[in-house]
Amino acid sequence: MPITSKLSSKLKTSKRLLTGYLRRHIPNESVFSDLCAFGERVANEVDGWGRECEVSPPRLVQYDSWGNRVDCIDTSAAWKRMKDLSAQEGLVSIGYERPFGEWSRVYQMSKLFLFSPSSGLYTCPLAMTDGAAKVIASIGISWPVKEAFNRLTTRKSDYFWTSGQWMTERQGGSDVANGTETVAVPQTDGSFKLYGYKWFTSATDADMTLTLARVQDSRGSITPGSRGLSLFYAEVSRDQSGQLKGIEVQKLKDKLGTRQMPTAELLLDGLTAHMISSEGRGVASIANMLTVTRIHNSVSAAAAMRRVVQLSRDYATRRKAFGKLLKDHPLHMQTLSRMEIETRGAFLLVMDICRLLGREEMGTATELDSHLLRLLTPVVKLYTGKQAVAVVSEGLESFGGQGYIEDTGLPGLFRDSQVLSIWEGTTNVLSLDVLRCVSRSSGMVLHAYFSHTKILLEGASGVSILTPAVNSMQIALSKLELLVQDAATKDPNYLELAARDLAYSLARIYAGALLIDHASWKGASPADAYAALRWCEQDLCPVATNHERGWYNPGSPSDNAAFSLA
Ligand code: UCC
Ligand code: FAD
Repeated sequence: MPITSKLSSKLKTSKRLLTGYLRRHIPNESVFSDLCAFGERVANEVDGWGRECEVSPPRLVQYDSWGNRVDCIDTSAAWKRMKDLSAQEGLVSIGYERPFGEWSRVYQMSKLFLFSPSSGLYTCPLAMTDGAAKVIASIGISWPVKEAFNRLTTRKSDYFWTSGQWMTERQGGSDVANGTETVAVPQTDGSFKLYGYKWFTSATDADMTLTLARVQDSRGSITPGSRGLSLFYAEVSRDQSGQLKGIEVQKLKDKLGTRQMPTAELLLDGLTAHMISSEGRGVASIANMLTVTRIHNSVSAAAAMRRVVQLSRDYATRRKAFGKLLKDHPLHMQTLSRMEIETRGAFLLVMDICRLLGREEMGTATELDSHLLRLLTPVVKLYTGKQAVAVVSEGLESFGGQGYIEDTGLPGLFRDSQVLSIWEGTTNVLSLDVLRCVSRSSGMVLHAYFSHTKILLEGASGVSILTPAVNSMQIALSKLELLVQDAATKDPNYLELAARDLAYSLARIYAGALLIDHASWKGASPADAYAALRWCEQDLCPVATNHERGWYNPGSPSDNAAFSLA
């Protein structure tokens, strides 16, 4: 039996920080009873399905027995059950039903947090489905996407649709503006036919997709770059003979992880589609999807960390080495507590962006909240994605050789965490997104960041145990404020080299403020205070440290290139 199947008691303890957070912010019994019931279901039933998805990966049947092209993607029964469960449990719809007003996203994502590591990666299609619904809600729920919206956000499993997000082409997935070759040919009825090659399409068993393409005029000309990209809605359907309409599935990708779900290369050969953005506003229009999918990514990252910490903790109480249990080896316990601290920081970062998203959707967000949401979405995605890989790897090692053995389920958790820093924007690409969002906002985004971080720290002023943490935070904040004031005078090379460290600094300082804020709450536990203190002992502002070291000085780009390519 995979180790990840013995979950019931572990889920109970894993809920401690989640429970504290929810008791503080949504003290509503129906939230608790739903989450507890769902947690039990995940532990006792769904986790087994997740394992089945891993051991019975999807397969592509391109031709039927009579040589007819069918391009069927066969998925496991467990994968199909995940779809039904997702609809019934409202894993997407809660975000649109909004039963708890601005806290509904926190509630929805708390369910996904429990579900994610057992979901057999079904959280991937759910992320894109939620993202597509968000795009439709933002452009207007009317024809041709009205029914799609209703299906994406339903609780009826036989009516529920999932969506794809086809942005990546052979020429590149980060640089979408230059990488997109797909063209959209206008039809007389106002629709378009798409022709192109989509290089990565995940959860390709989806019912519909949002995708980017360039409109081709009557002379066959297109507009290059970002300004030529528009956003299209297309349904994935079959004709009477069972053949996909306008799509050929070229192959399923042979991937390091995420093997539970199909990721295909698709040839679009006259796929009927509808333009749903203004012409040339494709990237800006799909940005809402990116916000939502990046938040889902962050939830999955925090959840993977939580799962592995719980399993490692449990193993430490059972496994003996050198005559005593692992839990009695101080160095092993130091390793586990470092994992726990990272996990807590990630959890609070994630919940805070869910809080901000909820406020934005209920119309209660201040201008400051909107700036924070825009800034923190890439920051939290890139930080938690990277930390998930480190924490899950450490967790796997905490099982010694058993961590490396397939039937424990741990290698799958490790493989699946590696994708979290690649898709939905790599670490560097998101660091540059942070830089762009800061530089385009004339200081407003950073003003929001500093103001809110200081508000979070204010609550700790009377809590003496937290004083060392607050002091470290104030030093880090001052350094960061000085550095960003100075940044306006720096050349673009300096800023580009500093981008990743800047994003990390924003993440660490903000997580520190959230941990301190949570530890100052009257219902907080001693562990909450300990986590805040320990978090703030690390270098909270690596961008200032590396600036002082001269790492971004004018010679650095050529030095780095000469060294790396030598
Ligand atoms: O990878 C994928 C995986 C699917 C599976 C999902 C699973 C999720 C979690 C599951 C958990 C288990 S789908 C593909 C994802 N692809 C990316 O993430 C692309 C990465 N590249 C970028 O993010 C780049 O920064 C681009 C593509 C956005 C850059 O495009 P441009 O056109 O060169 O950049 P611009 O000029 O900065 O942006 C154009 C417009 C601007 O608006 P205007 O024109 O009004 O000034 C930007 O402000 O788009 C706006 N914009 C944004 N707005 C760009 N990015 C954003 C943003 N993040 N938020 C708001
Ligand atoms: P590249 O852009 O070639 O990047 C290569 C390296 O260069 C990266 O380390 C990157 O950080 C770095 N880099 C790039 N530009 C810069 C820069 N300006 N400065 C510094 N460093 C830079 N895409 C979809 O559209 N839909 C999907 O459903 C989908 N599913 C996926 C599923 C899986 C399992 C995987 C692995 C990918 C999937 N993708 C999907 C594609 C994914 O979004 C892209 O792979 C990702 O965005 C990176 O793009 P790329 O592969 O072209 O890498």
